[in-house]
Amino acid sequence: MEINLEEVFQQKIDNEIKIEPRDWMPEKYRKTLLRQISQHAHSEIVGMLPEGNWITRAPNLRRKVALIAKVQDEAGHGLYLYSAAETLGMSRDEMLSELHSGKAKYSSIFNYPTVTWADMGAIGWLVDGAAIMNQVPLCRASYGPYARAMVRVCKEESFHQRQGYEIMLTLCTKGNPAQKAMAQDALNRWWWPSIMMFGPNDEHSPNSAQSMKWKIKRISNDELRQKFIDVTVPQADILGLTIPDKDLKWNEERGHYDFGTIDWEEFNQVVAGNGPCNKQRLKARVDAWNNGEWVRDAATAYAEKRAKREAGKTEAA
Ligand code: BYC
Repeated sequence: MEINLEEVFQQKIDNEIKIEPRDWMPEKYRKTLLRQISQHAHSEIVGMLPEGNWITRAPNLRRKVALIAKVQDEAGHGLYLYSAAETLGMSRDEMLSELHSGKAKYSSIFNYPTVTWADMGAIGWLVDGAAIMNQVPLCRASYGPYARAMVRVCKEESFHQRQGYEIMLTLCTKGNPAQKAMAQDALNRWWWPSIMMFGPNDEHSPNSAQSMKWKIKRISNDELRQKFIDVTVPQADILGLTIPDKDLKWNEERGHYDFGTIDWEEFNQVVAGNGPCNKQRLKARVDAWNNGEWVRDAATAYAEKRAKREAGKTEAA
């Protein structure tokens, strides 16, 4: 009897059995995962840049320590994710070269500038808040290495979200009018880009249907966006801030907030490389790669020297 590999694969997925690196998988599943996980990894390390920008200007030692820890966590997330992606057969160098050439995407959100300290609060609260909403379901993704990496990422993200919200709370409840205005201004600038993080509407999301069937994605872009809005509006109320959307209104019948139209033209432009900071972000990553070349060369030379010495010892024995 002939075994249909594709059917067996889908049955495993339907039965919630994780797919592991050595298991048979359709080529398109492997490619989809590589695309999503590598883009996710790139987002983590590019995501270090807007916040890294404020480490030297944090208002006190406690804030500085927390911000350094958060930015360092993002580097860790990038590493777990690159490792998970490598199990699918692409080297980290290849993935980075796709980032540097502009072939691989990273999250649109990191192409916006961080112009005041309140942006550190808004990013933690909104960007990490949106990231948690999107990433908790990924802890149940069908590919084992991705799902396991996401468990740890999500634990850290919830600390990030709280540190951001606490910055906003301090500015809004203990700050002077100028500090409260700074918090409102940050919300005004980060709200819509955060809503866009969830990706295109479901009917314009070319990858969703297949990714849901394969249980890489468990909840659709629009459903996640709605969930995020529903939990975030009351948080803005506690802060005494106004969300910059005149159409935002509780809909009793739906049991959700209605909200205004997203500017998809802005989203498409940012994804296409024409956002406010795309060029700056990519340049920072390429420069870091080039400036680190001597470190990589030295580490490789040292590893080779040690390997030779070890081989010599074995021969002599
Ligand atoms: N930005 O068919 P769709 C973080 C692309 S890290 C740019 O719905 P999919 C954090 C999409 O890639 C945040 N591109 O795609 C880090 C696709 O293009 P390609 C990152 C976007 O994959 C540091 C096309 O649009 N999180 O939170 O089914 C500090 C059509 O979309 C975006 C992840 O990466 C976007 N926002 O769904 C703080 C999570 N949205 O690839 C925080 C993992 C869509 O076909 N990724 N595109 O050329 C995912 O969950 C999914 O990939 C997405 C998109 C929901 C993002």
